[in-house]
Amino acid sequence: MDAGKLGEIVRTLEKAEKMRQAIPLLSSSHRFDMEEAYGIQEAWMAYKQKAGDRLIGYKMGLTSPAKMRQMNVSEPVYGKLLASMLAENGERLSHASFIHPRVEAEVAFLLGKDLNGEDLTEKDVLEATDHLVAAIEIIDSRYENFRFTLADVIADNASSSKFVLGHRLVSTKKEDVATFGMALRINGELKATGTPANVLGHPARSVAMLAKMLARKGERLKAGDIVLAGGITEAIAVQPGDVVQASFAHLGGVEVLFV
Ligand code: OOG
Ligand code: MG
Repeated sequence: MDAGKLGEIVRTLEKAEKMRQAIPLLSSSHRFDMEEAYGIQEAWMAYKQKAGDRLIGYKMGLTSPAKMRQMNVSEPVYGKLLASMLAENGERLSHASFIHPRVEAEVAFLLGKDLNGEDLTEKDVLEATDHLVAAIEIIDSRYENFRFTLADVIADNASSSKFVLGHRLVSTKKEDVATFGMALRINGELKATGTPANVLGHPARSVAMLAKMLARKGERLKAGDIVLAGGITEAIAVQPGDVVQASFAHLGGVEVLFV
């Protein structure tokens, strides 16, 4: 893809986000494969970093059967997490600052060691992880009707918008995080339940897959990185006034409000 076209696409995505105005699929006007889609994602995130933002980790997406069904895609994707995306636990977010936000309950891995390789195991991931934390991701596709192809969603940084981490840092050593029950409530009403096992059988497997995808590009996960392993259940659309709470066995709760 030539630099002129890449720049045009980056400006289109940036404008959609800034103006809170959904756009038609990029694939309806440009031709690009999955690898080029990651190139678009990289160029967009590089643009933001040049403007002062900072890479603080990665997210995996479309890692649970519920999410794959909901979005009608069959392969996990990753996106980049920037400092500007991290909101405070309990923060009030303006609903009007999003296009059509949806929330997902996830497990976040806080890495204590670099993680690099094409064939890492769950055990390798857990050994490199300092802490596990409850998380809510707020996704906000830049595409009309929150619908996309795999290449389109990759280019759109996997719909990343904001994320929130709980206060409780849990060490990985004793209990198996895959079995920690999770309840997602909106305004006190139970909306979804599940366990992190919904994420590729074990969320550490999702992190291992991410390390592999990055290794193929000559990138690596680093000590200090935050990794969101992927939504445990389908994502739920939120409205102004909504209080969103995810509570996990052992990991505790995390909350965000929309005003
Ligand atoms: C893509 C991002 C999916 C997850 O946790 O599965 C994601 C989307 O569904 O818009 O973040
Ligand atoms: Mg997610």
